[in-house]
Amino acid sequence: MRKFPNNFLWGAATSSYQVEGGNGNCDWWQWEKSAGKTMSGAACRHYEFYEQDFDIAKSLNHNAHRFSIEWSRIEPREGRFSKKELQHYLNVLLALKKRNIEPVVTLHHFTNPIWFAKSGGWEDQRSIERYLRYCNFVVPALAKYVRYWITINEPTIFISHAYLLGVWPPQKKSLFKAAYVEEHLALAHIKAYHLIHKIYKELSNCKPSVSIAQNVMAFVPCKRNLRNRLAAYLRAKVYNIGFLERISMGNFLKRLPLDFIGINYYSRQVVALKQLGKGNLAMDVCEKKHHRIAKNSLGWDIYPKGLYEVLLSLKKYNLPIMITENGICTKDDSQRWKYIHDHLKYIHRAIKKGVKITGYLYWSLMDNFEWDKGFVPRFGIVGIDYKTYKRIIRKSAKKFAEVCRTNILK
Ligand code: GCO
Repeated sequence: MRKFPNNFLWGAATSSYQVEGGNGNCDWWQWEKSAGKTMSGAACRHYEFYEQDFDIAKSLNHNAHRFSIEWSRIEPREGRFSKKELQHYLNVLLALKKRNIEPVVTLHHFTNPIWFAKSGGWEDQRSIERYLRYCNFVVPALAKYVRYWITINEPTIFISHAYLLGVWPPQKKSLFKAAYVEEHLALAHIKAYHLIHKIYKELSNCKPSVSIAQNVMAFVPCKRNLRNRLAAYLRAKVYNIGFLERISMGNFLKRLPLDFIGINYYSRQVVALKQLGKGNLAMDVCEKKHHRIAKNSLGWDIYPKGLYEVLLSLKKYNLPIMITENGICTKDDSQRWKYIHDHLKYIHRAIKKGVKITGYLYWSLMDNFEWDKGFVPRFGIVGIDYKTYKRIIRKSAKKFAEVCRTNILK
C-alpha cells in the first residue's frame, strides 16, 4: 500500500485552446486554416460546459484542476482588454472553488493573439512587455482565488516545434530565431514571476506559488556505448533543464525564479547516434526494433521508470515538484489505467527517496484537440463524443478516483 503525503493535489489538466472551442482570435486558429490542418473549431465546448466538467471532476474526487487562460480572449486587440472574458475566467475559478477544487492556472499554453503574432510574436523584444501587460491585467483580478500560477507551458517544446522543426505556427526553422525566442520567454517568465509576487504583496494576499510547466523526458542510451551515453546525457541537460538553467540566469545563488517546479512527463527517447559526421546529436534515436516496449497511440514509448529518474535528477534544485502533466493517448482504457498506476508507483518511490512532490495532474481531464495531430489522439480519462459533446467517464477515471479519494495507491 503506497500512501501519498497529506494535502497531496490530485486532479487533471487541460488547456484553453484544446478544450474551450471558438478561439478564433488566436494564431493557431488562423494557422490551421492557412496550413490546411484540422481546425480546433468547437473543441470540447468546455467554454460553455465547464460547470458540467467540474461536476465530473468533483465526482472523481479531484481536489485540483489545471487550466489555462486564453490570452487572445482577454486581449483580442492590442491594448484592448475584455472585461467580459475576464469575468468568464472568474466564473471558472468560482466554479472550481464552489467544488473545493484548487485551481492551477496557466497564463500561456502555446497560443498567442493574432495581433501579437503579427507584430513579430516572441521573436520581437516587445513580446516581453506585451506578455507582462496581459499578466498585469489578469493576475490582480484573479489573485483572490489562485495560489498556483504557471507562467509559460513547455517553453522548450514551443520553441522546438514553432522555431526549429517548423511544425507549429509561425513555422520557422531558424536556430537564430529560436535563441531569440528563448531569451524573450526566459525574461518573460522571470519578470512575470516577480510581477506576480509584487501583486500578491500589494494585495496582501497569501503568497503565490509560481512556476513554469517544464517538459521532461527520460533519455536512454541504446547499447550503452560511450557515444550514446554522452549524447543521452547532453540531451537530458538541454531538454529537461536547459530552460531552468536559463532562467537562473547563471545566478550564483542558483536561486531559481520558481516557487516549485511544474513538470510534464510522458515518455522516453532511446538515443542512438548515427556514424560520426552524419549523426544529429540533438535528434538521432534508435530505429531498430530491439527495444520491445509498450507505446501510446502516437508511438511514444511508455517508460514509467523514466519519471523516477527525472524526479531524482531534479532533487538538486531543492524545490517542491508538481506533476503538471502526465498522460497517455490510447484506444485501450485498461492501458490508460496501467499507465497512471505505474507512473504513480514511481512517483511514490521518488517521494520515498526524499523528492518533495506536491501533486499529480493527469493529462487530460477529457479527450481534446491535440495540436497538429487534431482530435485523433484520445488522452482523456473522460471520453468526448465529438458529434454530441457527450462526456463518457472511463473506467480509468474511476480507478484514479479511488486514489484521489484515499490518497493511497494499491
Ligand atoms: C503540453 C502538451 C499538451 C498536449 C499533451 C499531449 O505540452 O502541455 O502539448 O498540450 O496535449 O502534452 O501531447
